[in-house]
Amino acid sequence: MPDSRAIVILTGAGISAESGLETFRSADGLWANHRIEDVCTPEALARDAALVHRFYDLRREALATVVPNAAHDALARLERAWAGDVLIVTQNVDDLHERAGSRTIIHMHGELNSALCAACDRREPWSGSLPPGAVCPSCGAPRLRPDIVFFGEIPYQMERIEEALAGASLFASIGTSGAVYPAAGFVRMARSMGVETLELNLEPSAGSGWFDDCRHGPASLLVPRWVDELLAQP
Ligand code: BV8
Repeated sequence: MPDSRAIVILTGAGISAESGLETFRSADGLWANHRIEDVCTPEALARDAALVHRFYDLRREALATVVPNAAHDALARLERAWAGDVLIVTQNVDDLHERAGSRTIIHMHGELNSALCAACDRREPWSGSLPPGAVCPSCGAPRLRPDIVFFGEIPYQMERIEEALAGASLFASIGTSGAVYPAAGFVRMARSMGVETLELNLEPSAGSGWFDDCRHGPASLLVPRWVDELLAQP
């Protein structure tokens, strides 16, 4: 039975764009300057670990130079003030939701500030450069890799996400092109379970047609307004 107040929010690169982090599919985005096959697949890591580690080192460095924007801040405010559960499921690997004060977050595609041991599967908080061959502090193997879900790998905490969707009264998607699965399928999953769906995005996404309501514009304007609207409800 849906919790009458539970909200699940999916975010993508668009919510961090106004903080200065690159998105993926814009004209000058990450995938315009790097082939996915070269930097975001297990085969790429096996073929050219130095290139893959460098790609994520540069993005981890960039993260240290940016701050959350009004959209991240508004979602943290919603979690504090809303009577029911608010879960952020982010495709983003940045830590801007955490730095804005959100606490209930699932990074379904991994995190820049984490290293994963390919030998023992343990994760370590990580800042700075992560070179190929870095030694795992838990098992000692020289097998640390970026804690990133590559294409062809299974996103994290899928069961928990699906349970949260089933129990939600509202599913909101913010700043994502709806190009990558299984995240792009969450709106259909939500609809099939009778959950109300809302899209907040700069422009129509690949999945816009599946949403009950779509609002287009910059997240830093749309998200605070939407949170004010929710919190003004009786
Ligand atoms: C998997 C790593 C099996 C981190 C990423 C059907 C079902 C299942 C799988 C597939 C399927 N079809 C194909 C697949 C395979 C594949 C896939 O989806 N391929 C695509 C290309 C067709 N999926 C996978 O391989 C996934 N794994 O399926 O495993 C499985 C699945 C479930 C259960 C069991 C087994 C793994 C996918 C994860 C890959 N890793 N990234 C990193 O490098 O960052 S994906 C990458 O794309 C990022 O994570 C990113 O978050 C994600 C999505 O991109 P967006 O966030 O949407 O960013 P984008 O630039 O595209 O769009 C930005 C949007 O923001 C735009 O719409 C723009 O208009 C808007 N915007 C811009 N500025 C603003 C704004 N909005 C508001 N305000 C602004 N200011």
